[in-house]
Amino acid sequence: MTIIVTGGAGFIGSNFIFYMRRAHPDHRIVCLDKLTYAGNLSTLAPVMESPSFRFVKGDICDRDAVEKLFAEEKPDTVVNFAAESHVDRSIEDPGVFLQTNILGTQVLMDACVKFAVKRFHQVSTDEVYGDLPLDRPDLLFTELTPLHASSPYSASKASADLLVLAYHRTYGLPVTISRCSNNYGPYQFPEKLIPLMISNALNDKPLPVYGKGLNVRDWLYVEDHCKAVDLILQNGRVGEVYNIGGHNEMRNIDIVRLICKELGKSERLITYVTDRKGHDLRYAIDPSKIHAELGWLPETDFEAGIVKTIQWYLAHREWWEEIISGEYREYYARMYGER
Ligand code: NAD
Ligand code: TDX
Repeated sequence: MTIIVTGGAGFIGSNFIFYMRRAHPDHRIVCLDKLTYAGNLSTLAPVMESPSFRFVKGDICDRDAVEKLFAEEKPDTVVNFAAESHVDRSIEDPGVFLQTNILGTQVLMDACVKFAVKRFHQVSTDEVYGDLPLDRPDLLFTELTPLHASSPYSASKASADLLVLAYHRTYGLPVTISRCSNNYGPYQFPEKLIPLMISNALNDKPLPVYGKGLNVRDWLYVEDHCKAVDLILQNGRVGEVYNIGGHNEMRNIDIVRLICKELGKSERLITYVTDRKGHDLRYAIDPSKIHAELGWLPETDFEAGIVKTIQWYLAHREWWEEIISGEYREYYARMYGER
């Protein structure tokens, strides 16, 4: 069994590679990653020398490179994690989001059709559904909720989802799609809420909370997401969409306060800054389909997961300090300097 994992040098893709090597040591895994600012080859150091692992630096939009790789590897399965993934960057500069997230997905699927790949799995997001009101805790996203994206990022992911379903219907490509809620855990790039707050707090820097911090996200420990994708690959029905989430809604401000408490830092570091444009109010996933069909349930509750995550960032300072000392500094100044 050979699996091509795109975007495997990023946060969730790398965790997925580690998970799959534990769960299926007999599988060959080939990681295709462009190594954008968000990709980090050092993350994959523990598997780089393994004979059943191969890393290929390449762009999913590069048709020739993708076809060459498929011809060499003849993959059974392709799991597409590769994407531009940060909402704030998509507001600043949408173009690359449309390029990678939509057209890159098309290039991969064309190769899957050409090489008769047995499964193309698209890693999507709950953001394709838009947002939910704060005062209606009874409302959750199901797989039947209409697509209603808010940001260029989520619009690009929703477009890709439509294209994936169209390739299934038109060309008979065996596809599955998963739409997961917010992930947290090791190796998340420090531009995202949780690692940004942990790294800033450790450096006694201001903790920039957008608006009043009342927006709600539904958090899932990254390994639970990886396990769900694995179950979908094994037993998911072709042509289907599966929502993934663990009923763990939290307000941003409560997460930031919790991080301060865990790190013994003063809440005086919290700074309220100008809100994100078009900021989605609330995400909340109804995971009953994946639970009923595949028996998936999250294993890590938030209290344990956030402590594990904070411990990881404390123990791997060199991993994130190298990132925040490089080109990321310019991004940070641009994004937060005048905010
Ligand atoms: P990330 O930004 O940490 O990693 C993305 C990876 O893709 C990087 O290694 C990057 O180098 C690579 N990449 C980007 N453009 C590429 C291209 N053109 N060709 C090849 N590789 C390219 O992202 P993440 O948080 O790990 O998210 C992975 C996937 O999961 C994305 O598709 C995202 O939409 C989805 N998702 C993320 C979350 C979350 O909370 N982070 C939740 C739900 C879904
Ligand atoms: O500095 C910040 N201050 C702040 O208040 C940052 C970076 C974020 N926030 C808020 C915005 C959101 O309400 O925290 C919340 C979470 O923000 P992000 O970490 O940027 O995640 P989000 O926008 O919710 O999107 C994430 O989950 C869905 C991922 O980045 C997406 O790739 C995924 O699809």
